[in-house]
Amino acid sequence: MKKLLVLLMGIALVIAITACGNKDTKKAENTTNPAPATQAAGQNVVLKTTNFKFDQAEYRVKKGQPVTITLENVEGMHGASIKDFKINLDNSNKTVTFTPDKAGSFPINCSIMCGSGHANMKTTLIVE
Ligand SMILES: [Cu+2]
Repeated sequence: MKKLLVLLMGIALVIAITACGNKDTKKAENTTNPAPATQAAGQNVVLKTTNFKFDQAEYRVKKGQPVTITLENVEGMHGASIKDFKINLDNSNKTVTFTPDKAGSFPINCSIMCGSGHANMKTTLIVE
């Protein structure tokens, strides 16, 4: 009879320890939650265009994280083509979300014949 009692106490002790352990892991998960939430917000790149240039010489994003690219035609009618990622934005298709799976420098070109400066209208997407 005593042996059974000791056994039961032992089981109760094990349950108490595992219960505490569970609480600890839940707490740990809660504290780490905010980080993935901010990552989920993602990277945003806005390509602002005027006649005949993009507003930045380069746009930097992180490899392996979703990025949303938006074309904003401030002046004139332009497109943005990133051939390496098969992306082509224009006024009827202004935004795209994708995850760059390779690092490097990738040319962005205007994809609409917009005028005399069209050929020089280019910038670079840098994935790092
Ligand atoms: Cu153009």
